[in-house]
Amino acid sequence: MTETPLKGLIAATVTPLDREGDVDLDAIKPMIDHLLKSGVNGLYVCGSTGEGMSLTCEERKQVVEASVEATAGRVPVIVQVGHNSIAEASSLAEHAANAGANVVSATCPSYFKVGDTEALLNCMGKIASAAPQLPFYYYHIPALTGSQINVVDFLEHGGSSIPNLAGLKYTNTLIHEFQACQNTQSRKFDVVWGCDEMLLAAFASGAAAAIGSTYNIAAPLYRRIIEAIQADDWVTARGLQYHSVAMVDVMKRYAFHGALKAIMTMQGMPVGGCRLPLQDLTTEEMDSLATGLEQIGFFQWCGHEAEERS
Ligand code: MN9
Repeated sequence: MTETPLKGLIAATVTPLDREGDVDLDAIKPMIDHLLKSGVNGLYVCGSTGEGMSLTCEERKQVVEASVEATAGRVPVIVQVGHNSIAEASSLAEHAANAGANVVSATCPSYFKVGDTEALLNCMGKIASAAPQLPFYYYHIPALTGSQINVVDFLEHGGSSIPNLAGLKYTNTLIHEFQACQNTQSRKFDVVWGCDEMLLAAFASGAAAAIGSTYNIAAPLYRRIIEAIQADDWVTARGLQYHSVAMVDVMKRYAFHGALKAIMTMQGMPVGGCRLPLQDLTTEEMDSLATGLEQIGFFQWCGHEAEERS
């Protein structure tokens, strides 16, 4: 199943780790079952949220295989294969296709910065051609890659030079640029939004899908936002979106990934801690995170069953 354009809420899945810090493959299926029950429409595996860059290539392949198997075709699985070595990224793309993934996505290299559109086209063209049968989405996340890229220019040229280029995961906050990406001359691209706390603004400017970390913990809230937009009920949509803003504000008081994994564990998805260089929360921080979330009413409106908290 290869469903593009992508639709709805796509959870950027975390990579569960055990007490020793090894990848906990057995925790993937229960996590995915829980996410699908909460209403997510797709999974984005080994991205920033999944700490893909901190895993070995062998671990990335195991996570992809376990995720595809656990999903069993219920929703599209998008695999993030970005790597500083284009050869490794290409081999991960080929592996993802053979493992049964539906879509391949990649960041650009980030140690040496990508300087211009042509360099980016060359990098992405090579990776996309390693899985030519699958749609390819460039993962635009300049805050983490540090590359100053004209993303609209990339799409205009990529339309002719990368046959399977289907779109972008746009993780930036420039709504006008996001809209320009949706209105390219070369071809119509599927431009997927990547900043959860601005989902309402993105959908107002034409988004139909979003990939993000907090869809792991509050998909039902975001579904209500999308329903309110569809019903032209902007007052309700704004109120619900503000819950997301408040949630992200509380999470950002702590190491963000550690906080996300701690919340998932509270919600009945035991996913362990993070890989270095990311930090886990201390027990005191977990307690104060839970208190902070309670104060904003998170456990009432996130939409996950309260009794699942441990
Ligand atoms: O790409 C995520 N961005 C990063 C998606 O990891 C930098 C988002 O889902 C954010 O975690 C979220 C909270 O700021 O919007």
